Amino acid sequence: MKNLLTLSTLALATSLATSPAFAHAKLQSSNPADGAALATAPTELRLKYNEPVEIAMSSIKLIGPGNAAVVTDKIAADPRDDKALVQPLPKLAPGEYRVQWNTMGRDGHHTKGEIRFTVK
Ligand SMILES: [Cu+2]
Repeated sequence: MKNLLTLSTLALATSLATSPAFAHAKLQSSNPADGAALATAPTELRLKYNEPVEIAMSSIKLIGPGNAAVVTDKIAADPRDDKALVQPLPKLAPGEYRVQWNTMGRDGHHTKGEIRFTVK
């Protein structure tokens, strides 16, 4: 009987861990959008997730033309939206940019991904 109870507790824990309520932070949209070709260089990048994010535990790496890393300021919170983070951008020269984000959701899990945009 004790073994059976342990087994069902384990099964419950497993199903809780994989239920949508415990999902990680997923990128829902960005500005600039992934794949955007911009006539004017953006002054900031905004990433919007499906759940609140921990700014202090999140990071963004920006890679510009010629695979050169672009030095950026620290990312910031959006005071009106705890599911978003904002990356102020320096003056960007024309070319292709890759944004590699690594974001921690409030559940403590990190997710990462990449978006690209072009400045014409
Ligand atoms: Cu998670």
